[in-house]
Amino acid sequence: MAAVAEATTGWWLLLVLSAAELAVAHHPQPPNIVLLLMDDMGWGDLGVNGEPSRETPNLDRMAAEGMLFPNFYSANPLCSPSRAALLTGRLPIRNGFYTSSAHARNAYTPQEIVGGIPDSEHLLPELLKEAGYTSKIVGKWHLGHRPQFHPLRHGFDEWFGSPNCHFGPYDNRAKPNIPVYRDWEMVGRFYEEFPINLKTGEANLTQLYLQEALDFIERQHTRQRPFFLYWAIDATHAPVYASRPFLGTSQRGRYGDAIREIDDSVGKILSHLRGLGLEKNTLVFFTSDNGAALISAPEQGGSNGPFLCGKQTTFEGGMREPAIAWWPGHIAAGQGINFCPGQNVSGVTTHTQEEHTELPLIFHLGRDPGERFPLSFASAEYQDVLDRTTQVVRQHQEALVPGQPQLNVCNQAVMNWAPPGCEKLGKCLTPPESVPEKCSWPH
Ligand SMILES: [Ca+2]
Repeated sequence: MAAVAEATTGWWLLLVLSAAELAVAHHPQPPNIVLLLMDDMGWGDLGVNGEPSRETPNLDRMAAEGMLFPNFYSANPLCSPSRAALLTGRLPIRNGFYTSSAHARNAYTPQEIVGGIPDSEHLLPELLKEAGYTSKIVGKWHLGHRPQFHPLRHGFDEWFGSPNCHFGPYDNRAKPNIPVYRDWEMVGRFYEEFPINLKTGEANLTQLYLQEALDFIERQHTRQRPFFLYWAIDATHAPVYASRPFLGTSQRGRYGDAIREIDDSVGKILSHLRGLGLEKNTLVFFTSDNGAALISAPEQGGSNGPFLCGKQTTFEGGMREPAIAWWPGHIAAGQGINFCPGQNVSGVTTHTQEEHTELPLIFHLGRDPGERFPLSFASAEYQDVLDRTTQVVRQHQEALVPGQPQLNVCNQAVMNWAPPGCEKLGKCLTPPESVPEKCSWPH
């Protein structure tokens, strides 16, 4: 897996700053940066990482068009310290997002917290501002809610979202409902002006956040200014939610509904960039702040794939994140897709297709059903099996009459738009214009 990099959030910050600096040096306009940060989404929630429902077609396509990082780590298995590390490029122990009175992994910023991001920390949007960027945070901040910690005091130019998790509803007496801000001022509260129905899981917040992202991108495009969009949405954090069109559409329950809406939104953001002609000058990075909260799964929590435990633990399930980089023309497509997550065998499960016709890998499935130890090429056993196999292959090739290939041409019009009987149910759809095209198999 040579194309797969070991990576951390510190690496991410370095990449972004290097890209911006290089671009400033060699191009009239530095690249835009879109950071799509999920909340409590697990490594195993993406189809490309093996989630069997395959309900993330847009993210899977993003990975196929860009680079997947199977070994990407957050700096902490909990929201606040992970986000502080992401935006500062510094470990929580350095940027102050830890506690010395309990396990650091359990410290975050609830409404009761006094502290927040110190002025002494240099956040990514502050550095980008010096390079001429306009920055917007959409969604959850979580680096402190008191006035001195406001994101517009720490480099961001715009904000639509909340300072804390969408817990609630509260009674506004013992505890206030969490405010939702537009820039400097609150414009409502969760469970009031921004409803979340805990019984049905319905909320339109992801749609609001999506629209904010699309509008911001379009405005900056019109201004011809480089931008940084930090899209920190939280639909996959319990209590999970989705808007009505997505509720009940997943095989995975309510959590899956949230995933599907997010996946759809990511697809719309990438399409928007393409539509504006910005895709070759925009680095998009997708990841999550910490692993899936198994304590809430399956209805309110996700999957960490083959990895142990999840959020609030420092095992792999808590800190290894899904991660994809997308930048057409700059990041080659299809890099780093790992078809054997957690099961890599050196020299066997390689990413690149290799020629093994003359010297095939041979396993003894009786002794080694897991295919971990290919027989040594130099062994007598290998030579004996190879001789017998070669003879069978030769017989097969001599007798072979190839059929007409059926999988070369694709056409949107032939899909199940109007299967037999659809008229009776009123479920017939009008197919698009017939456009035969060569099928692509990105992964
Ligand atoms: Ca989180």
